[in-house]
Amino acid sequence: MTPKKPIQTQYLADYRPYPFHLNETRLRFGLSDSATEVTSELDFTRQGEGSLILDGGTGLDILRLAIDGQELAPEDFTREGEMLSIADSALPGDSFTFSATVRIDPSSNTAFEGLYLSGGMFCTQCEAEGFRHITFYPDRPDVMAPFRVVIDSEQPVLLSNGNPVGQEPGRAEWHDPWPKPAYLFALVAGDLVAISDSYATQSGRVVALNVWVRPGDQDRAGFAMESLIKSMKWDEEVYGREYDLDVFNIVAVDDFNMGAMENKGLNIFNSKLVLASPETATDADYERIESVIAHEYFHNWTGNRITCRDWFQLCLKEGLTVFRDQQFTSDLRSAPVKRIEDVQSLRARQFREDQGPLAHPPRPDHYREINNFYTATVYEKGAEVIGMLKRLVGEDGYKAALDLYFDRHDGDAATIEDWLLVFEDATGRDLAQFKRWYTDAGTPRLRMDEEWTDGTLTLRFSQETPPTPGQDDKQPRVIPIAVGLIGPNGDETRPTEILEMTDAQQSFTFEGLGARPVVSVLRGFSAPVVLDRDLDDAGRAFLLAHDTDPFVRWEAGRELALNALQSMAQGGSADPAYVDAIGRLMSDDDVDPAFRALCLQLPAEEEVAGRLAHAGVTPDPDTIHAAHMQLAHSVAEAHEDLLIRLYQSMEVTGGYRPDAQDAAQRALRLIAMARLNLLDGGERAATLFETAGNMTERFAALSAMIRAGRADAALETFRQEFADNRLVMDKWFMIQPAAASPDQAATIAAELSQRDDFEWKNPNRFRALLGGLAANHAGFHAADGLGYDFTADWLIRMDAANPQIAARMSTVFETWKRYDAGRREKSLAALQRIAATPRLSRNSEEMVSRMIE
Ligand code: 0A1
Ligand code: ZN
Repeated sequence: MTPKKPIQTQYLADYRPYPFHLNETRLRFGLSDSATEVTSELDFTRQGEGSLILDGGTGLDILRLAIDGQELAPEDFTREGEMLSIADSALPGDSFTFSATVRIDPSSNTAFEGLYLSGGMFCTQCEAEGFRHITFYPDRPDVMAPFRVVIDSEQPVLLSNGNPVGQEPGRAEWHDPWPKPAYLFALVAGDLVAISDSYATQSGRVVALNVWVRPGDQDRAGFAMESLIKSMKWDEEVYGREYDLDVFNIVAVDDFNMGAMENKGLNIFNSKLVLASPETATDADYERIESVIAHEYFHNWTGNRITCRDWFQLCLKEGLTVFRDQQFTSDLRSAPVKRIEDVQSLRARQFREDQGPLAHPPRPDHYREINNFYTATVYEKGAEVIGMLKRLVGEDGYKAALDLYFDRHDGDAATIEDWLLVFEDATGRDLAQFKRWYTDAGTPRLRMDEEWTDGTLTLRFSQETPPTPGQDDKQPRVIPIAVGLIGPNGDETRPTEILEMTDAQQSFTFEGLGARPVVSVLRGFSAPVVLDRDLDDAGRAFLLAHDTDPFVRWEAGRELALNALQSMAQGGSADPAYVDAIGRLMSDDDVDPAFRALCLQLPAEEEVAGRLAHAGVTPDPDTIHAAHMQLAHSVAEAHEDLLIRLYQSMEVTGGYRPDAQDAAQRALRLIAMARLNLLDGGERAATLFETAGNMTERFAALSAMIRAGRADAALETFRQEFADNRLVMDKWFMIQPAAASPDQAATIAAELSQRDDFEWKNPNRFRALLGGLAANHAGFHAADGLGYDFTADWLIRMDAANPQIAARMSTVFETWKRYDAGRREKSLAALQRIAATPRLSRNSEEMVSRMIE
């Protein structure tokens, strides 16, 4: 075997501006399934030293290259890998038009990057570096130009970015006046139907809105349209940002690598984030659709009007846009519930990433494959960092900084330095130390100790960030610590105050206190850190009962549960403190049902494993699973009557509405059912499965029936009913390995993977099955190694078709070093087998090598 060429690393420090300005991009597409012709005309003007180098994938078949209409001779250019260099001697002067005609084959594009076919429809995905698979281009975000696009095709609907300037059968022309980088280009051509509406912006511009779907799917597109209109209004009201074209199009496609894409004026969505009806989508699906529609729409300002200078700055657009979509959901739904959900997801995904071999800063300074950096750290931690900035500068400071950002950088390809400078200029603060949140990886550990003397409380904090790959020593960071004090009678004696910690160790005092309070710390999860404090179960139960801060209240309950699980997983017995405290909270009808539902959820088994590993104990997935079952059982037994009452009283009557109130009631009712499931052997679930009219309840019932071991007939009924609905069938593929008993999970996944309807090249289907297994912690990590082997087999197979999907899914292995020697040996063998695959993609090669190293 020939040794593999080492993959090239890109460094932030190597950034150089492009030597040419691109004045306009004109594209003409002659669409055909296997031989699409793309002609480009690029008007360049020299702005610095250097040759004309264009990116272009190996799949581009050159038909003609020309400058100012003169065809280039073979000696005028060289092609090496994904690069086309034009000889300086072929350039006529400082201003010229480069043009290329190339042939590409969308029908063989299974990587779904560039121009591809999904169910007979043409669509594109160009972020991060997909445009180079369409034509030769300076495919980098700091090269921006207005676009004119002509599409020739027999497909009935022909869409691109910007405003339509001409439509006739077989041809459409689009003009996008806003300069944009190539990654925001999009084209869609297919047999589509739209649901349409319009929106009058605050300055009176009327925008035509369309959500395009396949014929037959129109009745599931209404919620997406409502969400879009809410997003447009919210961005005007809260950020003063108005839409800037005559039309806004959203298209749903079935084959899509990610959730959705913010192409200028033509957002392309994974159909699971557009299509919803009560019978086919759950409350969680509806909430996610609303937030992703908002996310992509908000990118119009944070991402498109102001884009990133280079891909190292990805969190500039992603962190800010996630932060904005989180604010939007908080405003529309319940802010405390949203905050708790976001923290749960941050801990499950980003803390896990930060604590393993894939840890990287929100702004990395090197990468091998940029598509591997669309991570929880760039997105979710990127958003947390902005939340901290806002906490430090206050509402007014944040508003002033954002106004300045939009003013100063509209039309720019900006950097994290630019972003921090607007905060410094708008507020007068020095953010040099704060910048470490962007440049350093790892989750700081924050320890708090208390001292109480004569009415004075001293809080002593210390911070430390463990080493991460390539970053051994970490300097202290600025940590905003939100603190309030609760008196012994349960009343708040000091409202929330932000303590600004800047040193490795630092103390803060509170004077003039009558009696020793209980400290409510890290309110609202004011910084993404792991907090360590000595507080006994009584103290936690007290906070769960009395804190005015919903996050700390929830956290207190979660800590009680984690402590119980942790000691049970090490051979101890179930601690009654959690069971008692949760019972008191459940019976308090003044407390929001959504909040009660969150508190009744047990921390995931994966989280318990992480917690044990952190404490230096090797986690045993089987024992953790048993502890989890046992604690759930204890809750059910201790509170059976209460749970039955909740199951009955939380029933929502009348038609299904996907709003926060109804969803909250359903959530509490369904978690009560899940607990009772352990006592009634699946009786309630079976009844609900038969009677429920919405997917939220039916799917929860199906999942409970699988856990109760009585789902065979129900699974078959469900399959027959939804065989024609890909999105619902994804749920069917996902839930079987996810809810299976751990010793059967991998076998079930393997059986499902042999079915004809396991359309594995569809990213949603693949993720459903492999992700379903990975979500079963003890099942994926079964000691026999079957979970690892099954996953590795499919990652190898997928890598050859779609490297992005394989590489992303490989992160199911990222915690492998935590476990015992037997499991480590088996997971390492699986990883090595992937690494040894001939022609492994750069994507998977990077991921696997970082995990093995
Ligand atoms: N920018 C999109 C996410 C996205 C990223 C990469 C993609 O292909 C590799 C596709 C979509 C967002 O944040 O929604
Ligand atoms: Zn985004």
